[in-house]
Amino acid sequence: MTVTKRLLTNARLATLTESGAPYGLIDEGALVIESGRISWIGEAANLPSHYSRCTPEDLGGRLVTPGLIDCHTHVVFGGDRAREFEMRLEGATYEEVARAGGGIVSTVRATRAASEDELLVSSLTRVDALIAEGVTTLEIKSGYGLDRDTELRMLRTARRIAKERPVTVRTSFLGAHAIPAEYKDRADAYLDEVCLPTLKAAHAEGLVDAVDGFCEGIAFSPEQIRSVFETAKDLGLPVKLHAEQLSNLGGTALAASYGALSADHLEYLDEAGVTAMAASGSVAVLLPGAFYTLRETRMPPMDLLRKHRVPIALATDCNPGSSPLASLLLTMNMGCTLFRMTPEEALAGVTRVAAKALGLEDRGTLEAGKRADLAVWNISHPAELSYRIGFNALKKRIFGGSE
Ligand code: DI6
Ligand code: FE
Repeated sequence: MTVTKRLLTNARLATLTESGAPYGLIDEGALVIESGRISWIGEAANLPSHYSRCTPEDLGGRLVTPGLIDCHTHVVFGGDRAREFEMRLEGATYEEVARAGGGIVSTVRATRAASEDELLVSSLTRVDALIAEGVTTLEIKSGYGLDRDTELRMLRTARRIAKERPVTVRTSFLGAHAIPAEYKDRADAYLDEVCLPTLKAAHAEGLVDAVDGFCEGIAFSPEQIRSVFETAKDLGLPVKLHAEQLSNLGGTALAASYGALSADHLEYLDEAGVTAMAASGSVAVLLPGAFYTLRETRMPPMDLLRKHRVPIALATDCNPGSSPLASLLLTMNMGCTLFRMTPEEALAGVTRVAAKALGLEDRGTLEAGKRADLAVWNISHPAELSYRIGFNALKKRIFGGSE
């Protein structure tokens, strides 16, 4: 349904704006949408009289939030890693599986073997699960190709998803995700011969919105990541980084020195890294699905992140290995239960702060001028979104003013 002007009434609006009430709540609210954007929002009693000519859509007192934003996913990939799940339950660690030729590299084999159409079909099953829970924007990374053709194919698939479904997709080039088998022990040569030229080619094709990397003992060192970030800088692309997930290599501080949009995972982050993020304005993207799946016991430094006022986002990290999770609502529950986030922090983390992690200023809150990406829920209190497990209360989703 495409209607140019809509008036939604009898709504409980969780605006997620930073001033005022918890969750930015407005009771007995009304919201006007014009040309895909919110043109007026507030208490229904204050609705300017010229809007009363619109036919109101009565939401029956339901809760309305900004459309949810999953700011870190790897939804495009081939194959699955169910066997690896078994191996880890038999006692192997994530790093041992990776060193034994499993892990990311096994998904690389399956992704290289998949056509663009096959990647599209399998990715859409995961994207549809996210959409069914109110997601209107998601980030998608490459990084399971690790050769030119497959990296480009993954990014083209990500762009096609945005044509196939009413969602906004932001892409991140993650060529520095793992060292492919053919470059074993030659990471620098992989970066010079494959990763950096592919980044330039992908950028030339308009396929890249940001550049990401995996800074870890089993992946790339801070110095190697620096070469990727230098290329990103030359191309005018923002950066982000998988950092401090399994150990502390100082990747976060490096990312912050490049003004990173975000640093992601962060279980092993120390205070120096936190203050670097605070200075650069980078978002901490926490990924409790990976923490849970890997049975990690070290928590991200929640108190330090709060103390230094680093904005905290939450995302699924949907991927076949460390986080086979396609539910942003469960992610919110995990953020609260595993990381002791408040339900308000969790909701901000998948709306306002997630938008910031993607560099998107036109969404993430309900305010006049923002995109009309909304989720309407069959609940009245926003804490219910984080509190329930395996319960999807979505009534409907409005994307750019349409449903
Ligand atoms: N960290 C992660 O959690 C994912 N990638 C990364 O750099 C895991 C990817 C995988 O195991 O396939
Ligand atoms: Fe990831």
